Amino acid sequence: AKDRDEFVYGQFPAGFMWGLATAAYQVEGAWNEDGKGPSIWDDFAHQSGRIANGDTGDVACDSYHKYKEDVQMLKHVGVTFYRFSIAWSRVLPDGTLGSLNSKGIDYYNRLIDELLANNITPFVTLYHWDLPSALQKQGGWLNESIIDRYNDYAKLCFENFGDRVKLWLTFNEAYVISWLGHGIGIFAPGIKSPGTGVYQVAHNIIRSHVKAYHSYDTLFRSRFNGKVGITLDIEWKEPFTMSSADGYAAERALQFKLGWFANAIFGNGDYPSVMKQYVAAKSKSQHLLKSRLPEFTDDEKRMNAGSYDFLGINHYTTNLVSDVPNTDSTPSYERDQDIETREDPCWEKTPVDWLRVNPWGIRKLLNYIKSRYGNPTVYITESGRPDVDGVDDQGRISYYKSYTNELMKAINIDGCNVKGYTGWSLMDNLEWSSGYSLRFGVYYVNFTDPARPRTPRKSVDFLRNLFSNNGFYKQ
Ligand code: GBH
Repeated sequence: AKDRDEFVYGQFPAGFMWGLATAAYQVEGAWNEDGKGPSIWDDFAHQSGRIANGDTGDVACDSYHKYKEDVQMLKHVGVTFYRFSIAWSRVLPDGTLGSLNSKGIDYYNRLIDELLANNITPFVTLYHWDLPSALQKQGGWLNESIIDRYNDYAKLCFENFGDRVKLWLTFNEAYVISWLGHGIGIFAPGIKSPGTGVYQVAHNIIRSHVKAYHSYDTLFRSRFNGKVGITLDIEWKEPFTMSSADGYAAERALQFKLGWFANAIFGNGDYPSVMKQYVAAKSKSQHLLKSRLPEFTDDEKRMNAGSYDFLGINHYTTNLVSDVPNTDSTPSYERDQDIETREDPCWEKTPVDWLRVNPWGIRKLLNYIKSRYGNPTVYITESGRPDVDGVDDQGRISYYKSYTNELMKAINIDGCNVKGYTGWSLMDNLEWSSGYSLRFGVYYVNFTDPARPRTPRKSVDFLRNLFSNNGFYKQ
C-alpha cells in the first residue's frame, strides 16, 4: 500500500461520477415567491442574532431565477452530476399534501430538464434542513407524526420527478439536524435539548428515512429503477495517543456520530451497542428510570437493516480523539461519549476553525466504512473547504488534489466501493449561521450586486482537468 501523503498518478475506475453540490436554502433565494411557504431557516434567519452579520437566504445566489446560468457553470466544469435539494415548503407550503404548490413543482421540473438537456445527472436531496414552518409548529422532528408527513412529501417527489431523477438522498447530515438543530440549537429550529430531544429527533429521522426508503421500494422502484440513500457527515476520528483507551475513544466517537444512524440502516438495524451501553449507564447515574436513548421495536429493527441502496458521506476533516471520562452529570449527547476532540496544529488551517486539511483521513474513513458496514456503495456527497474571497484559490486546489488522490488510493488499492465524489460547493452561498462570510464555492459570487454575478475561480480549471481525465496524469 502507498504511504500516506505520497501522491500517486493514476485514474479512477471507468464510470466514476464527479459532481458539485448546493442546497435549496443556501442558493435559491425567492423565499416567499410563487407560493413558497416559510421554512424554519427563513424564520431563524429573520430573528436577530442567529446568522452572522444579519445575513439571510431571502435572495442568496438567486438560483430560483438564475438556474440556467448555474447549469451552464456545471457544464463548463464538466460534472457528471449536480447534487441539489428540493425545498419542501416550495412544493408543499404548509408541509402537507393539501397545500400542493404547482409552481414549486414546475421550478424543479425546469431545473431537472435543463440539467438533462445538458447531459448532467440530477442527484436530489429531499431534506437539507429547511422544514416547513407549519410542521415545526406541530413539534417538527420531535413529534413522531413527522414520519408520515415526510413520507407523503418523499412520495410526492418520487412521483413527480422519479421518471428523470434516479439518485435520491432522504436526508443531508442527520447528525447536524439532531445535534446542532435540537441539541445545542445553533442551527434552526434553535432548540436546546442536549440530553433527550437530540436522541428523539435522530430516532424520528431514522424512522422517516426507513419509511420513505420502503415507499420507494414498493411503489416506485419497478417503474423508475432509481437508488435511494442517506447522507451522513463524518470526520475521520484518529486516536490522540497509542493508548488502548484512546483507541476505544476514537471508535466510540465514530459510533456516536456515524454509527448513530449508520448502524440502524447499514448495520444490524439497531443503535451501536457501545452507544446503548454508554447512554444507559449515564442515564442511570443521572437517576433516570430509563435510558435517554430511544429503542427500536423488533419490527423496526427488521425494517431498518438494509434500507439503503448506497451511503452518502460528507467528509471535510479529521479530529484527534482522547478518552476523557466525564464528571459533569448534566444529560448531554456530547458528555455521554466520554471523549475530547482536537485538531493537530500542524494541519493546514482554513478560514474556519472546524476545518483543517488532512488528506489521509478520507482514506482511513473509507476503509473503516468498508470493514464496518460490509463495503456498501458509497458516494462522497460533499467535500471541500472555504478559501480566499478572490479567484486565486490555491488552497482549495491543493485540498481537492490531495483528498481525491487519497480517495483514488482507497478505491484502486484498498477496494473501497466508492462510485462518486462531490465538491462543496458549485458557488459561494449562505453558509448557514456563518452567513456569506465563508466562501466554499469554486465559483465566486458577488453578494452585494443585485444580479449576483458568478466568476470562476482557479479551482474550476483544476476540477475541469480532474473530471475530464477521470484522475491524474503525469505532467
Ligand atoms: C455541510 O456541513 C453542509 O451539508 C453544507 O450545507 C455546508 O454548507 C457545508 O457543510 C460547509 O459547512 O462552527 O460551531 O458553527 C458540514 C458539517 C456542521 C460543519 C456544522 C460545520 C458548524 C460548526 N458542518 N459545523 S460551528
